[in-house]
Amino acid sequence: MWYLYPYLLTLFPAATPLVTPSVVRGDVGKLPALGWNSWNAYHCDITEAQFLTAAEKFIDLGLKDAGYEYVNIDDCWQIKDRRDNVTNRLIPDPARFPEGIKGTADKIHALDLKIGIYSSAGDLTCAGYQASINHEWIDAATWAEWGIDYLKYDNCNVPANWTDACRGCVPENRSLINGTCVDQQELCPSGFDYSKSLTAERFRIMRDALLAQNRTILYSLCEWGEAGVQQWGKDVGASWRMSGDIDPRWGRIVDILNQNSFYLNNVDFWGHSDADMLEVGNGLTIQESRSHFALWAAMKSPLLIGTDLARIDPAELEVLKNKYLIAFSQDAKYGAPAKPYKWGTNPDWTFNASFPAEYWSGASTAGTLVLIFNPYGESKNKTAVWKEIPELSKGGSYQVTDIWSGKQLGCVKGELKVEVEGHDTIGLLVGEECKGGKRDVRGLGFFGRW
Ligand SMILES: *[C@@H]1O[C@H](CO)[C@@H](O)[C@H](O)[C@H]1NC(C)=O
Ligand SMILES: *[C@@H]1O[C@H](CO)[C@@H](O)[C@H](O)[C@H]1NC(C)=O
Ligand SMILES: *[C@@H]1O[C@H](CO)[C@@H](O)[C@H](O)[C@H]1NC(C)=O
Ligand SMILES: *[C@@H]1O[C@H](CO)[C@@H](O)[C@H](O)[C@H]1NC(C)=O
Ligand SMILES: *[C@@H]1O[C@H](CO)[C@@H](O)[C@H](O)[C@H]1NC(C)=O
Ligand SMILES: *[C@@H]1O[C@H](CO)[C@@H](O)[C@H](O)[C@H]1NC(C)=O
Ligand SMILES: CC(=O)N[C@H]1CO[C@H](CO)[C@@H](O)[C@@H]1O
Repeated sequence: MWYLYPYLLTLFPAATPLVTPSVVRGDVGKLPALGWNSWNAYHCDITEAQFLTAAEKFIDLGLKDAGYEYVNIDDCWQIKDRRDNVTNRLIPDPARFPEGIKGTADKIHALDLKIGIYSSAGDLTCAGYQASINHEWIDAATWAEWGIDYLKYDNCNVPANWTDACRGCVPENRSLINGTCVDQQELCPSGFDYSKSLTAERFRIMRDALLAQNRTILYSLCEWGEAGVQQWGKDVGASWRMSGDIDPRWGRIVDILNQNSFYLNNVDFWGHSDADMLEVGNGLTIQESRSHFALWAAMKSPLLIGTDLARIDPAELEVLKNKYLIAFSQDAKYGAPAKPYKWGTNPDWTFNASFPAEYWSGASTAGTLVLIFNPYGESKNKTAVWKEIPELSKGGSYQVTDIWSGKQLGCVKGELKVEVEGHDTIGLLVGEECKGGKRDVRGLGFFGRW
């Protein structure tokens, strides 16, 4: 929590008991957030009942036991066109939240879960509701009083005098690789210090307002990857969006995966590149759901479910509860994400929205997580070669577990050949070194195919 220290130390002398960082902030924001958010399931069509259902389902379906804790309200929770004309506060919509956000927060907290809220660093939210620029301090104090635990802070309706003349290229790497900025933002002069941008400043004002409250509020930046956030995001919030919005089309999910694969060196404890909320349950195939969840967990993106949990398919639920992937995401010792070790179809480091990196690995307490992604629509045979994997580069034999079935594949020497269904991802947890072992698993009935 190094980025919080200077503020806490200035605001509160170290001797005051409640204000040591570990007491006030705990470990909040150290690991990727796990939770649920209303947007992908309901957009603006929200009522309190949906949040209470999500919270109850966290418990009934074992998601809370798996580690999910945040129940987050997205846009449209408030009276649209005015603040309270006496207190200047935001007003919860009484039709959607009859007992106010405080009433909903109390019910969520009674289930030992946490609650998130939403606003924008602009005059209005993206759906045109009252937002927080010029009101950061009163809004932060209001949310703290209501018992809010998490803020998603969006980037819509920025006043003209707060709009940057240049916001860089999104995705940032497209300009680096191809030399041309193909997105709408204007390119900044090379060497531009984006921490001095108006965007960075808008997001810092809210950071300071939140830190001044006597309450831990996880701060999630939703600045769409703009204004060189890769340079300053980890000094401002626990996570920052690296792209525009996700949607449930498979192509968009692969596009975001490709973009984020270039930003992973910036990710560690206390700072997470947010690849946006999950679309599992919103029309993806089970293979696509596995790939989406596995790669988002491996990249240490926040994992916010975005579907109606009362109607989720049991196979999709099992994906969201996968204990190997959640353990990797929430590892207390290893903060770095998994990264590509080989692209596959395209040469390494190719920026390509349809054929991104296919071979990934990352270290964890339980061993090396290896993911093998198939971007094609049909099955492919692929091979995990230990010597190609940085964590296993000396080769040899290892105990291997299939993360989807939990099946122990025994001692595997040198490499493992697998058949990966279209759009699917095979996940291997490569553990202890062992003696002997088989060269591959053909003939063992691995995945019931060979
Ligand atoms: C403040 O808002 C209330 C409720 O809408 C309204 O009845 C009242 O007239 C307003 N007062 C002022 C001074 O605008
Ligand atoms: C923009 O204008 C508002 C209202 O006049 C002012 O409070 C704010 O400081 C201005 N922002 C910048 C970046 O100058
Ligand atoms: C690279 O830039 C050229 C224009 O200079 C463009 O035609 C091409 O589509 C770009 N490629 C990618 C992958 O963006
Ligand atoms: C801060 O919050 C704690 C826990 O809710 C409370 O006990 C304490 O009195 C508060 N301190 C101040 C200065 O409000
Ligand atoms: C992406 O990669 C595929 C496979 O190599 C290739 O066919 C396609 O042309 C690439 N797309 C772009 C925009 O370069
Ligand atoms: C994978 O390899 C096995 C064994 O050679 C073969 O039977 C199977 O058809 C292959 N699958 C694909 C998709 O090529
Ligand atoms: C910001 C960022 O991650 N940039 C990466 C863009 O891609 C090159 C490889 O072409 C990497 O070296 C950079 O780190």
